[in-house]
Amino acid sequence: MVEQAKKYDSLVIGRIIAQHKALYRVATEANECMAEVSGKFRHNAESASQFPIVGDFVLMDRDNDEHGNAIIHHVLERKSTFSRKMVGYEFDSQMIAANIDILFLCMSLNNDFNMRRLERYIAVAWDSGAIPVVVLTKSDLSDHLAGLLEEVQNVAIGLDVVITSSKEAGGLQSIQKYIKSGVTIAFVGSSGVGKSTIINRLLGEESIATQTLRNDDKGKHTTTHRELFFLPGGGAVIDTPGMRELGLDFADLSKTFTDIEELALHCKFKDCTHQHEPHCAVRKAIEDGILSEDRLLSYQKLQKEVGYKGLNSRQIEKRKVDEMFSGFGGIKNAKRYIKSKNKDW
Ligand SMILES: Nc1nc2c(ncn2[C@@H]2O[C@H](COP(=O)(O)OP(=O)(O)O)[C@@H](O)[C@H]2O)c(=O)[nH]1
Ligand SMILES: [Mg+2]
Ligand SMILES: [Zn+2]
Repeated sequence: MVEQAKKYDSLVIGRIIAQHKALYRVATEANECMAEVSGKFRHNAESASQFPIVGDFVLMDRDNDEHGNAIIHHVLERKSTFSRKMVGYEFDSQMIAANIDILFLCMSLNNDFNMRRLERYIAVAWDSGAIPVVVLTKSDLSDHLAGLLEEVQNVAIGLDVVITSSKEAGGLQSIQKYIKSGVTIAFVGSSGVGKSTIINRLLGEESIATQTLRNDDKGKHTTTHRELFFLPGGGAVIDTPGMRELGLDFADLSKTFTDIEELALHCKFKDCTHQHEPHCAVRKAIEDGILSEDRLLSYQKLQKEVGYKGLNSRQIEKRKVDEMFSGFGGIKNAKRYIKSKNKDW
């Protein structure tokens, strides 16, 4: 970050902690202020994804808004981005947050418990560049923890799975080890699973409104925007509003479904669809009770949704770039964009 910022000695570095339409709240070393992007920035931007989002490091002309909003001139290169597909737009994705180290995929152990949704979150999370951790919430409301945990572990291959309760003493111990200075953690998951409650507990204060409605995961949203909080002992967390629909945009299904992809290596036919083919290792695993039919269906559904079926990793990469820039001039602009991204700050 410092390297990137060096070229602009007169500018100050800040981090976007909240966004209100075109206005940003930015934390700087000593201050917090409102800021907006410069006219030049707006003019040069080639897509919505280049505008600052929560978690971004930016360079501004000053660190206060005493004489009007500070002006953002640059967004420093992101080390990770978490985005979701926008409903109704084929190729446009909505950036959720940037520069996240760890994604807490939150799911409650009571009403919200849903393996297929978890698979979806894991697939998107793997593609973000951040490390996903499954955080099971409200353990105090579940009386068959062991069974549920095992179910989750079967789906969350290679991921840490932790259990929390905000209602019990010591109920957040399992997540403490992830919280470190310099580490940013974003909380994602359906509305009502207890994300804001955990963050409040970590902050040691009631900074965010939580839901006071029935405990059925169906209360109204109270977190209406993303916001980054710096924790008293170091580290930062990002609260996000609930996402009922997480459209798949770029997802890494290989990492999410390694079990199925490994089994598929043993199918007789390379292009086996695991439906009616003879000597299908995947179907055999289902018959033997090693793999659930639901998980295979989920895998196939997500593959279809992402549209990567049958593509190798290079083709997928190309497709991502094409899709990303399809809205404004295709591959030519993509190359220009990539060049400008590699610019030595
Ligand atoms: N029993 C129980 N209730 C919880 C727990 N965590 C949160 N809640 C309740 O669940 C509701 C939703 O919590 P909230 O933090 O607003 O969820 P968010 O939408 O994910 O931010 C509130 O009524 C909380 O009091 C928990 O660990 N156990
Ligand atoms: Mg909330
Ligand atoms: Zn097969």
